[in-house]
Amino acid sequence: MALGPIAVVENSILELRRALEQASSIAALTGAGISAESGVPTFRGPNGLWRNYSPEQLATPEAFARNPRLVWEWYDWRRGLIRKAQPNPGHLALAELERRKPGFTLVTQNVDGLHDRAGSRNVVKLHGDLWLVQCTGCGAVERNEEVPLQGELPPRCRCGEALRPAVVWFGESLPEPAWERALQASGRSELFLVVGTSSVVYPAAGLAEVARRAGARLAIVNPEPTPLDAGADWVLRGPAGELLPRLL
Ligand code: BV8
Ligand code: ZN
Repeated sequence: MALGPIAVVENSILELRRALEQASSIAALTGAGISAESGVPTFRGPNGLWRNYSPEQLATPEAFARNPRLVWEWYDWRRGLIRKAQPNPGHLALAELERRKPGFTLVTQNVDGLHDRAGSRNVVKLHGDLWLVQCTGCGAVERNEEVPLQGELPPRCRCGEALRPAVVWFGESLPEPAWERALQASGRSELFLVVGTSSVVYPAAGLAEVARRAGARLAIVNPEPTPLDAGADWVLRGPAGELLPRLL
């Protein structure tokens, strides 16, 4: 008997919940979608544009070199949104999963810090952290949580050089330690959750393949289809804030 969409999701949730209970090493890769229900716009979603610029146009070293003030205005706007945002039940569910499963590793592409605020302890940040700034001159990295940023943009380091957001831009390589940890966790996982990401940005999106090649089963949580769905063992078609809590 053909199952309707709701029944399929119910079955998958039941099955996946059981698989999660039995698995000891689990990894999750999250993207902007897990913060959508906190009111933080995704990159490629309907409201992903800011002043008609796409993230690919602003999140690059070239854009920063050409117009550091514009790039900082975009980050200042995002920092303001994120400051007002609260972690949602999706973030909280992954923090709970970490408490229940010592072998769980959370890998995120997000720079918003909402996983940390939700109580996740060891978050592998592949693309950096919006609340850290780095000096383009002396390389010093420091925490800067000022919202909105006061004074001239770009903000300046004590050494006089311009500060940049300590995030990974397009064309820049990922921080080695974070990438190593993400590879390890994916390569030893029995279960790999891909939550709230369009899986178009590499090398992050390649982690699912690393997990599958190591024998992991793959679960996707996303209201929209993604390129990884075809190879997944479970596809939960819905919002993370609703579905993740039901997996615990
Ligand atoms: C690298 C940090 C090379 C900053 C980001 C040409 C030139 C140069 C590079 C390339 C090129 N072609 C390809 C590349 C590689 C490039 C790349 O992959 N480009 C893509 C666009 C094709 N990658 C890179 O450049 C990376 N570096 O390759 O370096 C190298 C190698 C060695 C040595 C030197 C150099 C660096 C990539 C990192 C870029 N930085 N962000 C910032 O945030 O400001 S990327 C940006 O995209 C964010 O990090 C974001 O996390 C990431 C992925 O996007 P998503 O998170 O998936 O968000 P998106 O909006 O796309 O999707 C949201 C999803 O959520 C959707 O599926 C939606 O359905 C779903 N959703 C919505 N609501 C919900 C939901 N899901 C669940 N619940 C909901 N409620
Ligand atoms: Zn400096």
